[in-house]
Amino acid sequence: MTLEKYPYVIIIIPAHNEEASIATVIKKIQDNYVVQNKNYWVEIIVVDDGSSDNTAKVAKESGVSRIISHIKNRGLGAATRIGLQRAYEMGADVAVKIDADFQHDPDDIDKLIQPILEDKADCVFGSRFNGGLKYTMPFYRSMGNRFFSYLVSKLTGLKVTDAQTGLMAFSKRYLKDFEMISDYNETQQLIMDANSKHMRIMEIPVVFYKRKSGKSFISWRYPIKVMPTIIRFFYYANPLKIFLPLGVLLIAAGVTLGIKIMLAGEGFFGDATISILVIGGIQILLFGMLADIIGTKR
Ligand SMILES: Nc1nc2c(ncn2[C@@H]2O[C@H](COP(=O)(O)OP(=O)(O)O)[C@@H](O)[C@H]2O)c(=O)[nH]1
Ligand SMILES: [Mg+2]
Repeated sequence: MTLEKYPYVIIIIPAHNEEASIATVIKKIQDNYVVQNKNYWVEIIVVDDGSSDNTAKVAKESGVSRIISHIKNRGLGAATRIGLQRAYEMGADVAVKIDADFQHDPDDIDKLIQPILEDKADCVFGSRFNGGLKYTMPFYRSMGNRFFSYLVSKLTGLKVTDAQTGLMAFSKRYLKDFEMISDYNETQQLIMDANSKHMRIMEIPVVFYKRKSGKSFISWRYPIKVMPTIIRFFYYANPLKIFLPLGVLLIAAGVTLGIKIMLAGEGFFGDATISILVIGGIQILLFGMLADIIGTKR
């Protein structure tokens, strides 16, 4: 039987200075899915994102032939985007994204891709907080994870328990249309983008180990970096939720002022501020409607 008869699964490993761990991740994927071949046709893509160590060399020596190299560090979001684009161009049936630091267990990939192969989901995210966490996460990290998962749940209407997971799988249907606007990180924007495109989104419990080498990219700047992206995705998907109240508020303020001035004995438009408020409000409403048309026609 030729490999082409199997579902084509492309596993993307974005990496930045992970020479100490990436070989272990690659080897486990090869042992599990390439050597034993669990009925998939598996290929690995490593996106070496401007590493200053030997990440690319180690990946190559581990047998990965597809290594995308960024000359300078562009960020996990950018690396994930290029990996997913390449997977689509290569004709993947399923694309999986896994971290290079061996905090995930490649064993979980199997579970993640099943719902996609069975056509039950387009996006499957591995949640670390449904029993799979294998160490005590620092308090501030744990609180941050809870907060952003809550926020993404509220904004999408989905029940998301882990909006920062690094292990996920996507169907060809989503790969064709996905959009990521931020280079910094990946998961929140992928959940929000997929939801706005009416993809079938699922969470599955996965294990998550403590990082044994290297350094996390997450710092105190994290909320400042991710909030604008989350807000932008929200109004991309729901422009009227922002523009409508804003427009109505301005018009209401203009009308209230007009009535006040009229009661004081002058004409309704006795003050230029009223016209500015009312016209500005109407314009904002029209912008909202335009954004809504553009958004829903995509
Ligand atoms: N491509 C790319 N990958 C990165 C960058 N920073 C981190 N990573 C990778 O993204 C994955 C997750 O990053 P990590 O710092 O461990 O995040 P954490 O697990 O949430 O602490 C790891 O595989 C990193 O090598 C980056 O700037 N570019
Ligand atoms: Mg990590």
